[in-house]
Amino acid sequence: MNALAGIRWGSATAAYQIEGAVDRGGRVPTIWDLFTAKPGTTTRGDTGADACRAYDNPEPMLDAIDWLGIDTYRLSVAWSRVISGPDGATNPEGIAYYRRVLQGLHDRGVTPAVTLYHWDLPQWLQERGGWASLETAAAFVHFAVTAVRELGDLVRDWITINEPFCAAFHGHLSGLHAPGIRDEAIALRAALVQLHAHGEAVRAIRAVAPGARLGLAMNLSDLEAASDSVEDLAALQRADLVENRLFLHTVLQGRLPDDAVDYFGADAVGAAVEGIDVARITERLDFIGINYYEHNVIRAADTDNDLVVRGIEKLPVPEPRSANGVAVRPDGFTRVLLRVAELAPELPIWVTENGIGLWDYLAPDGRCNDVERVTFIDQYLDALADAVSNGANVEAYYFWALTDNFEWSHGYQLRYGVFYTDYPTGRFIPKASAERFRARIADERNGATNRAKNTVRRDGAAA
Ligand code: IFM
Repeated sequence: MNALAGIRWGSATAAYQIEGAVDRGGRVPTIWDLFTAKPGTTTRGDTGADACRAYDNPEPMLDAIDWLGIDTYRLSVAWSRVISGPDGATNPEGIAYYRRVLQGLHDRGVTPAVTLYHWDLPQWLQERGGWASLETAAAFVHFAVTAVRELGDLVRDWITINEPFCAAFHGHLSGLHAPGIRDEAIALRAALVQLHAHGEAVRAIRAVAPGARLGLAMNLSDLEAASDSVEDLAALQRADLVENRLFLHTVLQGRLPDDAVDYFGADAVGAAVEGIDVARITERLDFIGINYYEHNVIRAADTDNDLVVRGIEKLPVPEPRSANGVAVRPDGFTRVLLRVAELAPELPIWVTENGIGLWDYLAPDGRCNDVERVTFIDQYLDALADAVSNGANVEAYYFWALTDNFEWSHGYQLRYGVFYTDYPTGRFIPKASAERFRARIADERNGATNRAKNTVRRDGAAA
């Protein structure tokens, strides 16, 4: 039996990364609009003002989805397009746009999965405290219920929050993401308020849409210690606490990991959970979304080398690695999936993201021969099959991303799509990886996987 025969195949994007039209259709400003307007926050000063122009014309992207032959497409709805402002009013233009996209998916036989929060917080909420404030959690529940009421006839699968780790610790500690705050206590509070918002939203959505399938998407890292020394093993635990367990264990077990107080301090933890019943974060889920990118080797360090975790250093990543230095470690993907399966054996896993950032370009023949991504797809789908064969209950796999798009602080140069976005013309050109992903999922459906490794170099010559 082919391990991947039952998987639902998909690809993913998010609103701010593809839509553009930030000042049209009744959309209100978000923290990313303000952040990217500040000099030095993104490569070359890129912003999401235009992105892939999906708001003005969603059809080319829908056609790309159709071409790829996927079962399901993960998109996010922008809070700032759905809710007009502090009075909580619904914006009909925003709803009409998402209904058009969702209907376009259904017309092509593709099932949508919709993320409610993919980092684009309305600025008016930031001005009232952002994710450090429980008011944001209450507003999120209102937005979530509004989106489900308005779109629920077209959407069954909802992801409450994408990568709360990044929104908390890159938004509020490393400062690499909007709103660009650098304060550990605020970052911890932002993590807990997001998890609280997730739990409250799950309960509120179930009340209005009992048939909805609900989960959240966490990015988890595969971490190993540089040595067996007591110091390196302790450093590994610190990194694992902040990057993984703070989210994974709190959501699944309804209590903070035991070492959270040791690491963050009792005062910071007390302030972070103020007004929050941590036990209620654990609410029945229909799936857990896992975004897998990172494998790191952790060493103890006296100075704070890492922008997020104190007293650790991440060792330089050997080849093969992505253009932005992320290790290509499919074995780490298998380990992360099996770790989640061990913690929550009954809970279906959806791989809500997996992908690689490269400096892709079009060759003179107009094609993008992204051989590293082709190899990545083969290796990571083999790793997925290993996890499934060893007991991970994986139901869906979404490749990040469908098209190149606005890659946050990296702007547009770092590309993740299986379609090359030609920004000047708005065309989406299938890369070699799109052809490989399409062929591979067709093979997997037919139970006839061709695990042949890629043997073509980026210049097109045989290796
Ligand atoms: O582009 C991002 C996405 O928005 C969240 N997960 C990681 C991707 C690649 O960095």
